[in-house]
Parts: sequence; C-alpha cells; structure tokens
Amino acid sequence: MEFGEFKNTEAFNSTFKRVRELGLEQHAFELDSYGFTVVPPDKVADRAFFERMRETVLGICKERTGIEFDLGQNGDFGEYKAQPQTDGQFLLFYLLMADRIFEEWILNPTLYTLIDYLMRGQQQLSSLTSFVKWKGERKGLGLHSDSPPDRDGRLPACSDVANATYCLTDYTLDDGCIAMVPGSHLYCRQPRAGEGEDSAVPVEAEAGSLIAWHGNTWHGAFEKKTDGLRLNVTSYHCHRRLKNQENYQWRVSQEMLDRNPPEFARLVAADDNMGWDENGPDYSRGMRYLSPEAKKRLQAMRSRRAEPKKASAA
Ligand SMILES: O=C(O)CCC(=O)C(=O)O
Ligand SMILES: [Fe+2]
Repeated sequence: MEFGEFKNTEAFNSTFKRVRELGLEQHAFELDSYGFTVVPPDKVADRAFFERMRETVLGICKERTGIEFDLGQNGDFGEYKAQPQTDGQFLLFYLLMADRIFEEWILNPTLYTLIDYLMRGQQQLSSLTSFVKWKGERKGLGLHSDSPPDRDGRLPACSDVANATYCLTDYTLDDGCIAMVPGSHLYCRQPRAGEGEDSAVPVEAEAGSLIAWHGNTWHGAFEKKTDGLRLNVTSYHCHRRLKNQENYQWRVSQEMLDRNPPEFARLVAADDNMGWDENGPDYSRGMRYLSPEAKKRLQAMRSRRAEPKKASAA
C-alpha cells in the first residue's frame, strides 16, 4: 500500500512527501511522540549560511546596543531599551525587516517543512527574534507553553502555534540550553507555577542545529553559568486565525513579496484581507498567493457551481 497520494488528504500529501524527501521522518516522529526534536546542522543549512546568519545577528546586537558583541564575551544592554530585559538577557525583535537573510531563513526547507507538518499548512510567521543571553541568574526554568490558552489555562490538542530555534552557539546545560518536558504537548494545558521542573530535560545541541517544538510543549531555559554568548534565531509561527506578535501583514514591501515565492507571501499574511478600514476587505489579496492545492480546490468549487442543474425527472 502506498502512502502519500490519498484523495482525502490532498492538502497534506505534499507536506508528507517533503518530510520524506528531506529525510525528516525521525524528526516528525519525535515531534508527535515527545513534542520536540533536534535536527542536526547538516540537515538545516550549510556552514556558509550559518556563519552569515551569526555575523548578521551579532551585527544587529551592535547596531541596537551601540556596543561591539563578541561570541566569547558577555553582552551588555548598552542603549538598547526593548523589553523584556532580564539578568543577562535581551531579545532582538522584528528581524525579518532587519536583513534579507531572514527572508531566506523563513523559507529554509527544513524549518518550513517541520512547521508546515506541525501546523497542517495553516501557519503564519508570528515573530522572528533572537534571544541574546549571557551569564545571569534565573529563578527556576520559567516553564511555559507558547500556545495562548483559554482563561483556565487549557490548550487545544493541535499545534496552534509552533516554534523552532536555530542555535547560533552550542547549546549545553551549563551554557543555559532550552529545557523541555518530554510528552507535555499532550497535556493540553499550561504548567502551573513551578510545575514540571523535575521532569525537564536539557536540550543539548551543536551550533547550527534546529530545535523545533509543538506549541503545547512545556519548555523554558537553564541558567547560563559560563562566560560568552548564547545566541539563536527563534522562529515563532501561529495559526492564521490567531494574531501575530509582529506586524508584517501591512508592513512588508512589494519588493519583498516580488523577490520571494508565494509561500513567503502567505507566511507574512500578504494573502490575508483581515484588518480592513473604511474601504472594506480586499479579497484579491487571497487570490494572488494561493497554494497549488487551494487553487485546485477553488477551481473544483467554481466548476461545480457552473454545472447546469440536473433537470428533474419527468
Ligand atoms: O531560548 C530560550 O531560552 C527559550 C525561549 C522560549 O521560551 C521561546 O523561544 O519560546
Ligand atoms: Fe517559549
């Protein structure tokens, strides 16, 4: 029996095949089973891309703080004001708009395919940030799910959001790596204060790896005890019916859209007509960047509508 061509799962079949082509089956299995996975550098991007990315992020640290950043040295807030800032940590926001390398990154086949797999093609980019960390005190692991809960802390069973961090430095326990509670994506709720800390494992990963997780998975980070930086690019996606953290929908330029494939436009909600003003919705936005599967569905719907009604039997 052949899997991958079922009529009933037409919209998902291409994702299934991509997972196979890229050799990501084990990672999809780990995401389903444990709620997270670590993809090794050789399945993510080549060394030149990795180095270019790391240099770019270090350059943005300098631009925003006014201070030279070096991997071997602890950071400093300098003139940087964006919140939250905690002991030994700040975040760089809105990276998609900071350099073209981030356009390349959100279309990276491994990242795109794993997020696509988790979110069944309904993803938009919510934010693209970098957690910049150095030695600093932490009280506990700060465990949480990235998914927005209902008022009682409950979460849907599906991955309503999905996240992936591109490690730009080695992740080890002493270097303050991410902490994950394996299997917690199935609990479908946020942890209570302090809950799950004993069950969290350090996610150790070589620089260049991609750590991806289901939106429900309980995670946080260990304290960074060593000198030097811990750097990443955190690629947070949400279902298209949720609000994005960062505003791309009305801010991406036509130039950015023109130089990228339709997947990019859909990730940044350039196909989304919501959020209109007194002029009402612009439905043509949705039509411009349709996926091949959506195009097929639309054509089938139109031709059904155009069919003449069967004459009733005499
Ligand atoms: O990089 C980390 O320390 C974890 C950050 C986190 O919670 C996230 O990216 O959602
Ligand atoms: Fe998080």
